[in-house]
Amino acid sequence: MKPDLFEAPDYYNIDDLLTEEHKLIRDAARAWVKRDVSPIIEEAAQKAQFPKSIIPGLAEIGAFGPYIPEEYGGAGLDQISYGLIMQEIERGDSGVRSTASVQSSLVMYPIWKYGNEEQRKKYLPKLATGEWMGSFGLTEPDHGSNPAGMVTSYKDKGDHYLLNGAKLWISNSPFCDVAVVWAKNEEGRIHGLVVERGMEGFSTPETHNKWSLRASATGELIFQDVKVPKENLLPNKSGLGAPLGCLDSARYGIAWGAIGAAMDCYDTALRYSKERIQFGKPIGGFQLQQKKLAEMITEITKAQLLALRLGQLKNEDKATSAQISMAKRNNVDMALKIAREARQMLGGMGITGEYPIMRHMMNLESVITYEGTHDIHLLITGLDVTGLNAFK
Ligand code: TGC
Ligand code: FAD
Repeated sequence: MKPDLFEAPDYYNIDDLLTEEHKLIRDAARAWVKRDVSPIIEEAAQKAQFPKSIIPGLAEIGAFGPYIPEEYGGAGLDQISYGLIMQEIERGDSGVRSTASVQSSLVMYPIWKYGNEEQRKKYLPKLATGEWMGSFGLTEPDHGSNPAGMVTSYKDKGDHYLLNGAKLWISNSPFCDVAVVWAKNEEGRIHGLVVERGMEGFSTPETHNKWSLRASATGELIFQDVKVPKENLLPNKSGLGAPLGCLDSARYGIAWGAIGAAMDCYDTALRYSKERIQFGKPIGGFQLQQKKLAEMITEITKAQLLALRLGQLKNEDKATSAQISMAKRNNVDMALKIAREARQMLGGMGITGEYPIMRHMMNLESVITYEGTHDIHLLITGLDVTGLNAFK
């Protein structure tokens, strides 16, 4: 892959709206991605290997639990800092951001919010340093967009719970030390349980042959009569709203992350358009190519403003789930469209691993599907504005 010459676009001087702390945190993450992610990520993706060597670096830039209080090992940052870190990581690769999203919003968040003090103290500090890695099991083979239908369940056996079922499409599963798993009790109520690697009957086979998120490990979580200690049940929230609450946090991070992928595609295409000569002049001098670049920077700028405003609302604890859905849907769609256009601007070179665009494009096909598909988020907005449920 060519050297990483990334320069972040800021067409509307959005930096002026950030604090000095935001910029320091963002710049540290940006520098780390340039130094430690860019040189290795193409090979990791080509080989379909999660680069475990970057785990300590992710912890150092605060990517594991950015907004979790410091007393539990988190970075104690605000929501805009969290967003900026996700943006910078996904500028490197969506799969690396996935690993951080899952660890922070889908594993640390539920333990912090729905767990008791013993659980927080046991798990959060080790998750914050990356000593333990986590996964989040909601999706099942027959229940993706409709998690309420899940069949994974547990029975009360007196001194422990007996867990049975299977989860599919689980990021980090092949190497996770702990999994936050959503399962129904005998009354059909959904609860979260922390399942630990090594528990008998618990296995995590990897899903192979992905054309997307190849630098992220994806797999299953299989439970065959797993004895889960009673103290591993998250006691403070139950029902579908519990996992969906975690998704709100992760979807918010994705709304920022997608901007990073889009910025990298735009920046690469812009530079290429000034260097690549055809018909005696740089291709950036042709109107058709300028149309693409002008539309890209316009959409990136709109997405930046949407994410920043959402971050302000999150900081004030005022962001609604529907507002988060709108930002996730818009910004991922924006990034995927930019990746497709940018790839075309590089002609044949666009399909190679010399440039990051094709990798971003393929990754974004997963990002537009997970954490609620593009269609599901549209229906959430539809329900919010009409009050009429079109899911069922
Ligand atoms: P519905 O009846 O609407 O709601 C059930 C209960 O949940 C509450 N609720 C929410 N709470 C918090 N945040 C949200 N976003 C919420 N949305 C709904 C709701 O108030 C209700 O509470 P209560 O107390 O009344 O019971 O539920 P439904 O069954 O009709 O489903 C609604 C729907 C379709 C929107 C929901 O199921 C959905 O979002 N489906 C998409 C599934 C999804 O996003 N899966 C993601 C799996 S994890 C993942 O993809 C990780 S990828 C990670 C990576 O690698 O980065
Ligand atoms: P389906 O729900 O079967 O949907 C298929 C199509 O039908 C979609 O286009 C959808 O929009 C449409 N559709 C569904 N319902 C409706 C409706 N009511 N109206 C209109 N259209 C509808 N899950 C986890 O729990 N943890 C993870 O860590 C995780 N990581 C993932 C990593 C990757 C790489 C991928 C690809 C997925 C991951 N997922 C994870 C699962 C992801 O959240 C699901 O794939 C997603 O929610 C969609 O579910 P599905 O694939 O079963 O599609």
